[in-house]
Amino acid sequence: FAAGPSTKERSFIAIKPDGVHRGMISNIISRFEQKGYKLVGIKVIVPGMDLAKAHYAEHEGKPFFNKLTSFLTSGPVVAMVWEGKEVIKYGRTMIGATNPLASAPGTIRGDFCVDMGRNMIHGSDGPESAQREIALWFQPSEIAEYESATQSWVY
Ligand code: 3AN
Repeated sequence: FAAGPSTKERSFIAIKPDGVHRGMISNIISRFEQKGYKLVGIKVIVPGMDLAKAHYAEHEGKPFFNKLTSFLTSGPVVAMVWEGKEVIKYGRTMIGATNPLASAPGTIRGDFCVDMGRNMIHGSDGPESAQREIALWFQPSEIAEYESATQSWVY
């Protein structure tokens, strides 16, 4: 079971204000938990503009950048770190495509979202962005190191 990709891989997953307002926190956490991933960091914050701009730095200068950052700062965000084998890539599969109307049913955006600017959830798109985003949103002391109390293959 232990062979292959690291079981310690981490992804930054955030429920955006639309997801919190719509009461989707537990639904989203359930999906990751039931898949078998391990929650190692979580907090609710209303991010400031500096954090929002740093988070979306790759989109700076694009026409939707201001709308994107002002929406993220408009309300509560549930910032999380999830751990487990291929959680970055598979987390994106569970989230669905950037455009919710192109997202398959069964994905979070496919099941619950319509608009591009209200797509409820963010997930890191690669190992470098995961590392960068986790460091941006969390202090190292806010991330819990623990082994599953049951089996090594339960992350
Ligand atoms: P994803 O959230 O699927 O990783 P990114 O990182 O490319 O997508 O974009 C971040 C966010 O920016 C998206 N969730 C979406 O809300 C918004 N966005 C991306 N591309 C566009 C676009 N072409 N028009 C409007 N909003 C966009």
